[in-house]
Parts: sequence; structure tokens; C-alpha cells
Amino acid sequence: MKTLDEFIVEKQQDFPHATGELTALLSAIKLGAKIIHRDISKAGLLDILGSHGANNIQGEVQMKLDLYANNIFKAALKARGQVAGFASEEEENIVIFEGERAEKARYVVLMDPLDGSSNIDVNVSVGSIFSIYRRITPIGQSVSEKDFLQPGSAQVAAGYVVYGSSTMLVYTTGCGVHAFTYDPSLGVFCLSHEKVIYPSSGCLYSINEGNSIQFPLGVKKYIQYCQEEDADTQRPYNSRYIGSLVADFHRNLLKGGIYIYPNTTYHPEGKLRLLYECNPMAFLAEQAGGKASNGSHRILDITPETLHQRSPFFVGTESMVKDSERFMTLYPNQ
Ligand code: AHM
Ligand code: MG
Repeated sequence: MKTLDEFIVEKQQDFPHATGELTALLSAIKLGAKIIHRDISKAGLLDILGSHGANNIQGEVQMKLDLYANNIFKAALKARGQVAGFASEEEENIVIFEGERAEKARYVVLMDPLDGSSNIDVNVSVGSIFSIYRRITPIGQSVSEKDFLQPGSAQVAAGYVVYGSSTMLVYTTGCGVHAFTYDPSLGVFCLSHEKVIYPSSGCLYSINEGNSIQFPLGVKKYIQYCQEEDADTQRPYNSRYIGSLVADFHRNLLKGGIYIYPNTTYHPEGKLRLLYECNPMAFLAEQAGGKASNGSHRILDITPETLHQRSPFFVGTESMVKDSERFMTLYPNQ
């Protein structure tokens, strides 16, 4: 059995100039994940269910546990001193960590602390997503928004924790995707899937079909294609949609499939956030041999303009994402 800590130390030996800062930072995320795992598994018992009453800055109902998870990760990251600043789906502005260590810290972290949180009170899987960049602002100065508005291709590491039938932490530092399953009795994440790669073909598609009427024509045509019979391409594909990006992405990564959240009439720019959701998942997808697109362009090439920017999102098995892009090109602007 190899633990996450052992694995990271082993990998670090391949990089003689590594300072261990990224290792410490990942360890802070691991600690936050353990706390949230503990509290989510008791969610029905604790008074942490239900809407907090306030709306988050995207105007959506914010569950209590969203805020809680946000505060846990923020505190864990701040305490380690390896992080200069933090941005989150639950924070309106960037949070600049103060103090001598934070001013010298080389990294900024962006998170969706609790993705799919509306699923908590019906006992369905949720997740936490993280994305790590090297700061651009010189050491010694306070970081600013520009440190956070880097294209996804500049990510140093990214990953997610899925709180499912078991809790797993899946991450990449650009050398493949590795997954660790949490053993609550020991309190450690154990290596369970090394170098995860998408199956070469997939037959799952994940999309909220209830919004079909609002989809762009290219997406409607692609869904029709998924539903047609063709033995050579194993169609019709199976439809699977949990409504938690992390859980849908994780299943498709292991089984082969595509997840789509397109622009709709209700969400003209798409629903998912480029910085907290699309970029980290796109980095993981590419590292696992998959593909991530906004329907026409590579997600990781987009230069963000605002912190809470949204994007249409097509991610998964490379051939499936390519097929969906082909339909988007065949039926443009409709
Ligand atoms: P959230 O970050 O507010 O939880 O929203 C993101 C979630 C994704 O996890 C999920 O895939 C999507 O929203 C579901 O949206 P919908 O209910 O419109 O299908
Ligand atoms: Mg989310």
C-alpha cells in the first residue's frame, strides 16, 4: 500500500530542484478533504443542511456546507504558508493571504470548495475542485487578480476530491493523473489508480437533457447522434447524468464518456466557471489522454477576463469530444 504522501515524496525525487512547497500545499488540500469527508458523511446528523439563506455572487442558492467547505480550505491553505492568495466560487474577490511567509509564497490556489452541493441533502456524490498556478507578481509584492487570470495551460497542478461511495482524491502535476482512495479507519489516502487514462472509446454521454430545448443546434444534433443505432461505434450510447460535475467527470474518466454543459438560453455563456471548474477538469482530462473544449476551442488556451467567468464545457474521451465539436462546426450559431 502506498499513501499519497509517500507517492508525492517519491515523485519529488525526479525533480532535484523541487522545494517541497507544492507537496506541502497538496497536503493542505488533503487535510481539508479529510475534514469535509468527515462532515459530509455526518451531514444528515449535523445541523449543516439546508440553505444558508444568502445567495452566492452568482445568485444561486448557497448551501451552508458550501461556505463551510470554503472556510476549511481557505484556513488550511493559509496555515501552511505556501500560498499567496486564494480565489473561490464562494468568494466575490480574491483573498490575499497576509504575513511574511505568504508574501514569499510562490503559488495561488483557485477552488470550487463544494461542487454539486445541492446534492448533499439527497445523499448524492459531491466534490471539491482545485487549481494551482505559480504567481506572476514578483515575490515580496501582494498578488493581484492577474495572478489568478492565467490561461489554464499555465496550471502547475489540479485535481478534485469526490465524496462518493468512497472518497477519492485525483490529481495531476502534469505527469499523468493519479487517484487515491481514502481509508477513514487509517486516515490516509492510498494509491488506487496510477496513471489513469481514458478508455480509447467511450459509450456514455452526460448532459442535462431537461434543458434540450435551449441547447445550440450542434448539441441537439450530437445528442441525436448519440442516440442512433450503429453497431460499429457501439451506439446508442448510455445516458448518465448525476448533476455533480466531479462525479460525472470521474465516472466518464474511468468508463469512457463525454460530459457536456453547453450554453443555453438560461445560461448564455454556459453554467460552469472557467477558473474553478473547467480549467482544472480540462488539465486532468488532457493528462488522462482526453480532451476539453468550449465547443470550438481548447479550454486551456482561453485567457480569462474575469474571476467568475463561465464557459460552455465539453470534456471526456477524445474521440467523443472531437465528434461533438464536429457537430458544433456543422451547425454554427444556431
Ligand atoms: P455548483 O458549483 O453551483 O454546484 O454548480 C455546478 C453543478 C455541476 O456540478 C453540475 O454538473 C451542474 O452544476 C448541474 O447543473 P444542472 O442542475 O443545471 O444540470
Ligand atoms: Mg461547482
